[in-house]
Amino acid sequence: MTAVTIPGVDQAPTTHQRLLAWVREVAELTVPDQVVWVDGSEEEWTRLTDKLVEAGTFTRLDKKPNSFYAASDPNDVARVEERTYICSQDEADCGPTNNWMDPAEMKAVMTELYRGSMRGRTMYVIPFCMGPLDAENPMLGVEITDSEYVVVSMKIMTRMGTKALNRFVDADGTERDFVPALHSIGAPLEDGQADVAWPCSDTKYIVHFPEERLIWSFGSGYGGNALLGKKCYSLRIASVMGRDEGWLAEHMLILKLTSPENKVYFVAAAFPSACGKTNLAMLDPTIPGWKVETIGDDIAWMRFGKDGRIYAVNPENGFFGVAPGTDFHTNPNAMKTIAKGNSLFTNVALTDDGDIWWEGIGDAPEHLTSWKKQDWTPESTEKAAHPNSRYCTPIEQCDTKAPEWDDPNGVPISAIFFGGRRATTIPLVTESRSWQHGTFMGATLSSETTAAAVGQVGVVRRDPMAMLPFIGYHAGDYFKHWIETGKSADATKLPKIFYVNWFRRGDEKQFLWPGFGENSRVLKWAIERIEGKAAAVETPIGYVPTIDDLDLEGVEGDRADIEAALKVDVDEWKAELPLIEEWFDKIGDKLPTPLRDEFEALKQRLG
Ligand code: SAT
Ligand code: MN
Repeated sequence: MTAVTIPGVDQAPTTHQRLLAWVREVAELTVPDQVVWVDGSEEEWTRLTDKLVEAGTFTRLDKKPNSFYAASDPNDVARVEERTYICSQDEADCGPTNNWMDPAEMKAVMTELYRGSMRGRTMYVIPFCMGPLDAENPMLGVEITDSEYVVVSMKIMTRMGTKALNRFVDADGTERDFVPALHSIGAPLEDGQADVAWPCSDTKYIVHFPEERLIWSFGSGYGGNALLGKKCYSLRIASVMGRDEGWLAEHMLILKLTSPENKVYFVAAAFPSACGKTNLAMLDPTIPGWKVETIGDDIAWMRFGKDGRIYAVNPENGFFGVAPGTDFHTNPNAMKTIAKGNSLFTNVALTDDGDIWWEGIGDAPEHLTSWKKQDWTPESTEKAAHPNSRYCTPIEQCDTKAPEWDDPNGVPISAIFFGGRRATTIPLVTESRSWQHGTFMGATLSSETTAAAVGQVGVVRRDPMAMLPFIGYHAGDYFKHWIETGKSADATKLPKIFYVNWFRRGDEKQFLWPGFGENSRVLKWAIERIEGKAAAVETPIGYVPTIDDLDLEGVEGDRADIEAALKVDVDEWKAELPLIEEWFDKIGDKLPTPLRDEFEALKQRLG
C-alpha cells in the first residue's frame, strides 16, 4: 500500500517514533490538507489569531491588548456529560457514574467518524506538558486537532509547543511516554464549501480509554470537550494514573495563605464547576494582615513528598474561568489579569467599542452584541452572555500568582476544603473528625447543577469530591483510593478536611453569608483549628464554629444571617440521610465499608 502524502506530516521536529507513527496514522485516517507541528511561538499565535479573525471565529478586542471574542455555535456551549465515556476494558472498572462502551466497539464507531473528518482543514499537532516542564517526570501529552481555536486556547492553558516537545526524547535517546489526545470538530470541508464561524458536529463523543491512557474527542470545539489537557487528561486519565501509582488527581484550586505572623499555609479546595473555585483561588482577604496568593483554580495533582506530607501541583498554565458574575467586587484579581490582555473570551457579549461585557460586570451599555451574535439592549429578555461563558487567560500575568505556582515539587497542603452550592442544610463550614470522616464528607458532597454542563440547572445532585463528571474509573474504587491514601500516611501529616457552603439561603432566599473576600474568615478559622487556636462545637456532622469563634470584625453581613449560615439543623440533616443512602446504594458493592460505617455513625449521632 502506498502511503498518502500529506504536506507537513514528515516535517516532524522530533525523532520520537511512537509520536511520529501516531501522527501519520491519524493523518491518513482524517485526511487533512496539511499537517502543522505547533511550536508555541508568538509568530504562530499571531498567524492563527489572524486566521481566526479572518474566518469570523474571533473578533479582535479594541479595548484589550491581544485579546479576542468568540461566539460558539449555540449548541456547543458546555461539557456534554451524556456524551462522555470511560471505555475501560471491563465495564466494572467504569462504574455507575460514567457512561461505558466496549473499547473496541467505541473505536470502530469513532474511527468511521474520524475517517476524512479533517478534509479541507489543517491538522495541528500540539505537544504539551501538564505541570512544570522541569519536573523529573514531565507529564506529557500530544493533542491532534483540526481547530485553530483549540491551538490558541491550549497555548494559554498548557505549556506547549517546542518547549514541551524538547522533553519527549531524553539526551540519551530514551523516548518518554505521552498521552495521545485526538480531537476533531467533525466538520470536513468539501472543495469550495464555505466554512462557518464555529464549525462543529451534532454528533459528539468525549471518550477515554483508561488502560491505554488515550483520549478521543469528536464534534465539539468547547473548552472541556476540546482542550484535552484539561478535564480529559488532568482529571479523567490522571485519576486512573493516580489510582495505579498512589496519588490523587482532583478538581481542586490551590492557594497560598500567609498569616500576619508570616506563617505560610497551602490549601486545596474542591467545588463543582461554576461554584467559585476561581474566585476563592484569587481571593482578596477582607481580614487585615492575611494574604492569599494563587497557585491554581481548577485542578490539583497531589502526591506524597519524602517528608510524608501531601504536595500539590497545578497541571495547568492558565485560567478558564466562568465570566458572568466576575467583577471588581467578586474577583478583582481576575479582572486585573484579563485587563492585561492576551486573553480569549468565549460566549460573552461584545460592546460596540470592542470590549467584552457580561451579566454582573456592571451597568449594561445601551447596545451590545449578544453571545448569540444578536443585537441586545437592556430591554432584551435574554441574557447577553451565556451563563457558562468563559475567559481564558495566562496564570503568568496574574498579579496574585504565588512564586511556587511553577514549582515541580508542588506545595505542602495543610487543609482540604470540599464544598457545593446548597440553599439548605449544609453549614458555612464544618471540620471533619478524621481523614476517613472527611472522605465521607467528600464522597457525599452535593451541589445544585450549574450551566457548566449541558442539562437542567439548579437540581441537587451528589457530586463526590466535585469529581462526578471527572472520575476516570469506578466511583467506589475512587473512594477506596481516598481511604487508602489516608491509611498509608502518618495521620499527623495529613491535611485536615473541611466542608464549606457559601450558598446557604435564608427565608427571603437571600444568601446568608456575604462570600467572596469575606471567605477569608473561614480560611482563617480553619488554619487556627489546625494550629489548635480556634474553638468549635462538636455536632453530629462534625466540628462547627459558633458565631463567636469566627473573626467577624468589620464583616459585611447580618449577624442573624451568619448565625443561620452556621446552624446545624438536625431535621434538615435527617432529610438528607435517605438521599445519601440512595447515593451509596447506587455505588453498590464497591462502596468501601468505612464509608458505610461513617454513614451509620452519622445516623446514630443524629438520633
Ligand atoms: O469546560 S470546562 O470543563 O473546562 C470547565 C468546567 O466545567 O469546569
Ligand atoms: Mn472545573
